Amino acid sequence: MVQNGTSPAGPRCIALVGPFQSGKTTLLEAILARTGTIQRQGAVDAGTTVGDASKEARDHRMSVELTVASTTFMGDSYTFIDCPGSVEFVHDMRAVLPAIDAAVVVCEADDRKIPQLQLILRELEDLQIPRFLFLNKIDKTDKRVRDTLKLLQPASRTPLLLRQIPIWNGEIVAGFVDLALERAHVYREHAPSEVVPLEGNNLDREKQARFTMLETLADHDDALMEQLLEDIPPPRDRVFDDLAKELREGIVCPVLIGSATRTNGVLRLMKALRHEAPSVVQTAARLGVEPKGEAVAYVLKTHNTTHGGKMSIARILAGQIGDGTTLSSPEREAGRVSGVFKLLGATTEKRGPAIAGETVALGKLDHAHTGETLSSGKQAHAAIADVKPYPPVLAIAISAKERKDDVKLGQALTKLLEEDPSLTVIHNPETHEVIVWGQGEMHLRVATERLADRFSVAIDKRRPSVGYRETIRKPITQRGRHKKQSGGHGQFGDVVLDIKPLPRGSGFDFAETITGGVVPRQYISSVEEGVIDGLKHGPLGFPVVDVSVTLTDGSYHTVDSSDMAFRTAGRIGVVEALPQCQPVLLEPIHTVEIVCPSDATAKINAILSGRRGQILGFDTRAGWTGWDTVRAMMPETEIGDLIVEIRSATAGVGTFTFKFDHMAELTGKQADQIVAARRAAE
Ligand SMILES: Nc1nc2c(ncn2[C@@H]2O[C@H](COP(=O)(O)OP(=O)(O)OP(=O)(O)O)[C@@H](O)[C@H]2O)c(=O)[nH]1
Ligand SMILES: [Mg+2]
Repeated sequence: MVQNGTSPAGPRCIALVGPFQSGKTTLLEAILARTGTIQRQGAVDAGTTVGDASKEARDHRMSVELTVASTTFMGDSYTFIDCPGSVEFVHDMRAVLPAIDAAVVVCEADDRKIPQLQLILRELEDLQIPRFLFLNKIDKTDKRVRDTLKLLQPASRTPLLLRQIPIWNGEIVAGFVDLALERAHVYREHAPSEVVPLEGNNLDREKQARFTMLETLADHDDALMEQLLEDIPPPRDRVFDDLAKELREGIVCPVLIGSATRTNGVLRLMKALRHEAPSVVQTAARLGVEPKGEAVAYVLKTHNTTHGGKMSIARILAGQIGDGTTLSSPEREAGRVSGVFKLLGATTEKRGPAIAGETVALGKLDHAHTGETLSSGKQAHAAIADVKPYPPVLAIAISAKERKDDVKLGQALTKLLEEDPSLTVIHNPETHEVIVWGQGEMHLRVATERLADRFSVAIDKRRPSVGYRETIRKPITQRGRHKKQSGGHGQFGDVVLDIKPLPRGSGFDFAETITGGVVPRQYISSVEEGVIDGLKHGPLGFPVVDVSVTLTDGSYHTVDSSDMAFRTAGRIGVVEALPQCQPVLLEPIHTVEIVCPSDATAKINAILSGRRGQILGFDTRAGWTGWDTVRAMMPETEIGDLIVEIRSATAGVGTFTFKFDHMAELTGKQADQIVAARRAAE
């Protein structure tokens, strides 16, 4: 296997993840500044960072997709993936995780962010990915770190292992004590910290905190436990070995502190990554990728650039990939690499072949997709991961503002979906609407902005129409007669129909009891077609369901009767009958399953009741301590923007799935409004 000459660990790939707005993009900027890749540290609020370079991210001051940036530190190369924190863009993060060496979970001392922190840590724990917690915004905290850790611990299934304690100067954190090195540092803004003597109160606090750290490490190291019990100072190397080992095994989550805006604590973080994060060899082993000479790479994300065609951002797990390498996924040939690029946010730089460990953009792999495992061998390597997007929760109907853009819109949507598998597009054949399903309001908003910004398609947005139907409550016998005498050849059809309501969910049933040929055999199917025509648009404006129509009688004319005439007669019969049958509106009802932290369950119940939901019950969520599952029946109209309320009641982490269950009668004011709106639209 090819190794980077400067370090046995080789190039690393580290994801910056964490709750919304915790400072990931700012931390990436601080890392790039501290490692000398950029000259000046930009700021998210000024729109000058390497990350969030797209117009949409800048406009909304939040990450709406991942940013990839490579840098070097002490001779080693590192690629950082800055992932969006918003739950609506979480697929970008989830698709990246399988192939990284370690994650830095950026968080802050804010209890409202704990549920989201728990979700992210859970995902990392399940994938057995080594993770650091970076307690950011230490410059504006007024909480003691020990209390913050107590607050955050329930979010992690493994112990949070404090590695640094702050040095306070009045109300402000002025520096830190490194508990492994037993050294005190004073922060300097945008410059490396300065080592100062460790003494007085800080020394006492250090002793206590260090003991707690060692005790946690000793839970998995008996020799260390003995030394602690016998009061023998453990050798420094042993402590460092344990720190690295227990991180890699995922049995502890080390906690570092700092301030991304001030570049404080960044060097310490980089050193921890350098010494402790696993190398690509270990990561490949975790994923079952054996170094056999062939190249194996995992696609973190594909992207359609405006000028350079398609780019696939890939982590090389084994072997080497250069211009001309042909890569395949287990499903298909992905293409031949044309151009290998180093990434720094939106900036790409052509480079030579990439080796195991590196994360680069590969040009022109036309058939590569996000989340795929690609390899160069004769036999494609098995997929190392299969990250399925969460089911979408919110929809809008879109159309091109100008008819001439219809084709362009279709093409743009195809590209958009390819880049973001958490979007879905459905064509409603009944209403001819194009429905875009996504993960939330902002997700859909950004998707439509991209259509305009990147693909130059102006669109109109609407709420998708609800699949209302109507039925009848009273039977009737109705004659349908079509007679036209215009010059020579006339038209004649005459039918008698028995129309009856059927039980809910039966659909449509047609029968005939014709005797004596009063309606000749060959015209009966035309009568049925005519009936179906008539049911397409009921008196309330919607398709009619749950009715049976029986052709019982009729008459014909030897010259003037025809298929067309009987079809028309059938339709006339139905259209004239339905208004007399007490038509009633039917609305779709779905079963909805909501998952939420237990302390929000009462609020969720109230939301459901407020939306005409019928609660079926709730239970603890299997495998999720502190979470509940609530099940309810709910009208489709009320599900429309349900996610918005669920999110605001659950600090963003609650979500739901739904499935059509049945159609139910809707009467009263609400029904009148729906019918009136339909009439107005027609
Ligand atoms: N005081 C203080 N503010 C910070 C720090 N780090 C980030 N911020 C601010 O927090 C806000 C969010 O910062 P971002 O870097 O965009 O956070 P993020 O985690 O990338 O946000 P998303 O990707 O949208 O989840 C910005 O206003 C930053 O200036 C810090 O260390 N101290
Ligand atoms: Mg960000």
